[in-house]
Parts: sequence; C-alpha cells; structure tokens
Amino acid sequence: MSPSLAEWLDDQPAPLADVIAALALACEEIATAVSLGPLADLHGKEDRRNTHGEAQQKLDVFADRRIAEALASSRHVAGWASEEQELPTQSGANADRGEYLVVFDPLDGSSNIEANISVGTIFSVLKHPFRGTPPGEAGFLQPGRRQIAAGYAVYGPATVLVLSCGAGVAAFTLDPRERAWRLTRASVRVPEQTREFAINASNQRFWEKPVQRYVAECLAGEEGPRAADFNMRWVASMVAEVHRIFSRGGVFMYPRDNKEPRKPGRLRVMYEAAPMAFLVEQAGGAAVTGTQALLDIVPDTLHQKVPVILGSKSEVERIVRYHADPHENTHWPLFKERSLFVPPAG
Ligand code: FDP
Repeated sequence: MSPSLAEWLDDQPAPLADVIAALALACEEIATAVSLGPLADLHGKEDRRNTHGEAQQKLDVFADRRIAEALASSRHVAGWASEEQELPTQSGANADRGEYLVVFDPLDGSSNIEANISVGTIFSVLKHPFRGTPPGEAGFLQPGRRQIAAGYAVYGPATVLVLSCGAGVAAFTLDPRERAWRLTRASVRVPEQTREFAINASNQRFWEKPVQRYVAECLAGEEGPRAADFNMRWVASMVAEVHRIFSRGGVFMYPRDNKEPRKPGRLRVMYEAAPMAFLVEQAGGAAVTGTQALLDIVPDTLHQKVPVILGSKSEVERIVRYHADPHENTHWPLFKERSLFVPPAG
C-alpha cells in the first residue's frame, strides 16, 4: 500500500509536520462538507461581504473557521492570515512561542460551489521572522521564495492534496474509506509539451498587449506562427486550473489588465499567487507576473493583487519574452500591424 501522508511527513521536521497534519485534517473536513453539496446546509450566500467586498458564501465562512480552529490547535503556529479576514490572527498562547505563520485561501473558486465544479483550499507556511513576539502584519509580508511549504487541496471527483516542503512536489489522494491521505504521485512535474492555455477570454479587451499577442498566436492554430492547434480551458477555479496543469501541462493566466487600473490583476499575492508559484517552480514549471518571478514579489499589504502567468516553463518564458519586446507597445490590432499574421485574402 502506498505511504500515508503521516508516514511521508516523518521525513519533515516535526513542527512542520504537525502544522501540515493540522491543515490536512481541516481540508479533510472541508472535503466532507463540499461533497455533501446542498445536504450540508452550507450552500448559498452569507449576509455579509469579505474584506474585498465580495459576497461570502456559507462554505467560505465554514472553511475559514475550520482552518483557523485547526491552526489554533498547533503550538507551532504563532498566527495566520486568511483571504477572508482583513487582519491577521494571533494564536492565543502560541503567538509568543510558535515558529510558523500560515497564510491561506480557505475556499478558492467559490463561485463554483453550487454548480458542483471543483473548488479548493490553498495554504502557505512561513517562518515567523520575529519569533517570541505576537505576529503583526509586517511578519507576513515576505517574498514567496521564503515559503517553507505550500500546498492546496482540490475538492473534485477525488480530493487531492498537493504539497511541497521545498524538495519537489507530492500528491496525496484522500481515501474516505479509511479517512487517510495516500501518496498517489511521489514526484509531480509540470509536463513541458503542451498545447493548452487557460484564461478568462471575456476580459480580452482589457488584457495587456503581450498576452493579447500570445493568445492570438495560439488561436491562429496550425496556420499561425506557432504552427499548432491549441486548446483552451477555463474552469474559473484556480486550484482546478493548476491541478490540470500538473497533469497535462499548459499555461494559466490572470494577466495585468486595465479593467480596474488600480488593481493589477485579480489574484492575491499571498493567498493564491505565491503558494501556487512555489508549487509550480518546485514541479519544474515557471510562474511570473509577465516581467518578474512571482516568488520575488515582496507584498506591501496582506491582500495585494498581482498579475499571474504560470505553468509549462517554455510557454511562460515565451510570454516573458513578449513582455520584453518593445514592439509590444505598439497598439493593437495584431492582425493588421504584424506582418507575421496578415490574414489570408478573401
Ligand atoms: P473565486 O473568486 O471564485 O475564488 O479569486 C480567485 C478566483 O475565484 C480564481 O479561483 C479563479 O481563477 C478566478 O477568481 C475566477 O475569475 P473570473 O470570475 O474572472 O473567471
């Protein structure tokens, strides 16, 4: 039988293993609630909005509370920050002695809940830089490269936990019969050969030009400069999207756009971009804003947003080259101005 998560964690430092075990237990309970669908009485909206002004779903609130309770039970966690909460939480008596901080998005892709489409939980473990004092916001504002561990659980047809403690990526599948996570992929790698991309195409008119160019080239198919037909996917659930990339390769993009100029992108650095970038890099892929590695970003605030482009390395590198190309500052439309893409006559 394949090793359990508990056995796999034996190779990690005991305090880190304890934190991850607590997170995994919370994910297991969230998986049960998700799989019960409307029977759990957790469908529908709460009467309040989160710190981003988004209407909270009942499951968002349940997942947030469940993870907070799990983290409070670990004496190694000094505090945590949740996408659903404006401010970080200090963990009672552990705030002064815990060595880790945890950042999490309790239920990513929550607009999908009632449609019975995969959602997930994302988490990131950081060292508490000022151990011995209760953590404040400043302690959390670390670049993604300093993560000690990151992972996500995807609540799909199967519940899968994808995890990295900084030495590759492993995937565990929840066996509900024995209530245990079993190792099902010891070394997850992002497939290099890919002909898939994921982007919310309804935002096309707002995208930055290098992304316009990349997508136009993919859409041009065999007759275009890539000389290959591409496939497009959009689940509107980042966890499900990244999980597909870990199986089939591809690129996921929520790029910089001018829809809301004050917000460069939709996804949050700390809760979404940094942990996913850590996993993708650990699996041999790449993760950038377009001009900068996502893991190098030092967030100014807990809820800062960022453009995200991640997945198969050669495709991400191509998009970075397009960002560096001064011609991409010329205005659209691509097909009229770039000699490469003159459409066929007639
Ligand atoms: P959600 O708000 O439902 O949690 O912010 C995260 C996210 O979902 C991602 O999981 C997803 O990729 C994206 O937002 C969906 O955005 P669109 O609604 O623009 O498709």
